[in-house]
This record gives sequence, C-alpha cells and structure tokens, in this order.
Amino acid sequence: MQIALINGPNLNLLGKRRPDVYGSNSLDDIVNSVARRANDWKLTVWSYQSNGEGELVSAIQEAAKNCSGIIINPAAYSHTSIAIRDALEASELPAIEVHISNVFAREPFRHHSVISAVARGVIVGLGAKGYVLAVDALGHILGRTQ
Ligand code: CA2
Repeated sequence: MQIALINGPNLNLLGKRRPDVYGSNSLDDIVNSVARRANDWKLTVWSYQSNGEGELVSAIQEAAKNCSGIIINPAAYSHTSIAIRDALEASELPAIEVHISNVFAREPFRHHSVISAVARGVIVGLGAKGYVLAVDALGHILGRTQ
C-alpha cells in the first residue's frame, strides 16, 4: 500500500533559507524521514513537490489512482487554492494537511486554509516532525499495524 507526500511552492527551499521559520531540515531529509516511518507501517511513499498549482492538482489526481492516502503541505496555496481543495475532495482519499510553522502565530492571511475542511486532519507548527506524525495518523486511519 502506498501513500502520497505532496509539497507545494517554495518547499524545495527548505533548509536553504529561513531556518528561523521552517527549521534546518531539507525537503530530502523530510522525504527520507517520512519514508522511514511509512516503512514501519509497511507503507511505501510517492513523493512530489511542485511550485505550480496545476501540477499539484495533477499530482493529487495521480495519487487518487495509485495511493491510499495523502500527506500534503500545500504551502501558500493552502490559503487560496480552490482547485487544490476540489482535487483533494474528488480524490476521496484521507488527507492530512501539514504546516511546518504555526500559521496561527503568523500573519492573519495565514490563519485560514481553504484545504482544511476537506482534510481528515491538520498538523500545524510542529516543524518537520509534523510530517512523521502525519504518517502515524494515516497508518491508523488506513488500519495498518506496525
Ligand atoms: O508552515 C508551513 O508549512 C507553510 O505551509 C509554509 C508556506 C506558507 O506560505 C504557509 O503559510 C505555511 C511557505 C513555504 C515556503 O517555504 C520556504 C522554505 C524555505 C525558505 C523560504 C520559504
């Protein structure tokens, strides 16, 4: 059984800029830690990052065909993208929305996510660890055992 890990715009810069906000882990570090934790649940991971909204919509449609759940950090599109929200809803997959930073402690425009209503759960402000916790959430939701 496979899960998708989908990351949105600028998250390819993780570890290279703004460690004060987003920590020092690179996206590769995060993908590796998600894959390791997923392996404990006998899950494999398909990982995808894009800076483009349409590409992210296509990735979600791809995940709907090949995966049983989604971990997604839509990044700035969390606050604006009805297209990503609609794609997630259409996928009918359990999705965990992850934000590395505590968006509620930041600018007001980050306080609302249009994605959260179609996510099964949301993990906010726990740094890169949030992605690993999202694997555990999906493991439980998918009825897997470790
Ligand atoms: O906290 C999160 O995970 C966010 O989804 C990150 C987004 C931001 O727009 C959301 O409000 C909250 C931004 C990702 C940008 O990532 C960077 C990484 C390194 C350097 C600069 C940006």
